[in-house]
Amino acid sequence: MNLSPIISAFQIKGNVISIDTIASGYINTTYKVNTSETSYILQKINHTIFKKVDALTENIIRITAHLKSKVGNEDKDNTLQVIYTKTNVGYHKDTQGYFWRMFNFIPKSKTIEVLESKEQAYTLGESFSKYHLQLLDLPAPKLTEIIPDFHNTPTRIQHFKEAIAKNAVNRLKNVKEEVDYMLELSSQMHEIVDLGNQSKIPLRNIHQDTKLSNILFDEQNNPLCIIDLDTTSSGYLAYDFADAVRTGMNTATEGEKDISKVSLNFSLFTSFAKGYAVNSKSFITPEEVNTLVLGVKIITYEQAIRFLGDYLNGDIYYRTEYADENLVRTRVQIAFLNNILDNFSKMNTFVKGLY
Ligand code: GN1
Ligand code: MG
Repeated sequence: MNLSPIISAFQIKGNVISIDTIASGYINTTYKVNTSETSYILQKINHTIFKKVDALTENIIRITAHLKSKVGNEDKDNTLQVIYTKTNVGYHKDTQGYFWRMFNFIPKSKTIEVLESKEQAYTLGESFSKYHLQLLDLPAPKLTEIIPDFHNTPTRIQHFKEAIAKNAVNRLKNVKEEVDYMLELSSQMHEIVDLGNQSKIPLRNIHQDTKLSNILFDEQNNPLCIIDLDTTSSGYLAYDFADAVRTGMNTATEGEKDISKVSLNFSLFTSFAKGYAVNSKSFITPEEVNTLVLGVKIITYEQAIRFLGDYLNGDIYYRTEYADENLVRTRVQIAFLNNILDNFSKMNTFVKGLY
């Protein structure tokens, strides 16, 4: 695809020299644009999923500006900034109706596929709790919820049941065992949303997609910047703590075909939790502390039924490269969930001891 007309809609510095495709992310399409002066991230927004592009853009402009206001001049280059179009708006709609946006590229940044050290895990925890801390005083109004009920696990269970009932592409016969197991566990997975509905835990500005690949590290593996802010809005803290554990403390990646490689790295988990406690201690409530490890169980389950539901629906949501990829992803989540269930009380005791 010729990206020149799209790139030239934005206020960029220098002439375009090269464009790289960035493969990570299952929803939007991402490119790195290198110019004679600097680099940018260009993204085609998947607007069948992110339908409210105006509100989405507004959210991200507000969040990035707020986070930038919190750092000193020396760190401004390491904060995410929206690059405006030449008509001074935060996205560009092309002639075919697709939506595009641009960010600064964070210099010398990389993502990590599998965490390698306790230090990395600790700083990961510190970074996500700092994100929560910094968004506590985001000026009103409330951020718009772009995908309603994003981490409403009971609603996710409902959608999963609909996918089973529909059996749209006749794949149910391949996954009877997984489906039965997920249905059997479903009654345990309402707890956090129930506590929220009873006003026992607060809604906060959370990221909602704290997977390991959504944080950029520098060459020495220090975290630089949290990215992929599309889903940041009101939610329960535990879901963010938990999604980082789900993705960062698994010894395998989400797409691993060899299930025997999946396990919880308990030692990384303890480092992550210690790091998370650093910035969260000042605001987290005792009831929220009690939900953190519960969240790990629930979000791993939720992700399993989201992948499995998409498999049953015929791979219409997540980007896939081959036929059974969503099933492979599901099995990784189920194996990880079993690890969490086995380690649950040990994890809980550890986390509660930190606060
Ligand atoms: C999607 O776009 P990406 O890859 O960051 C998904 C997350 C899932 C994740 C699983 C908007 O995130 O909720 O946890 O895949 N994002 C959306 O890897 O659905
Ligand atoms: Mg995302």
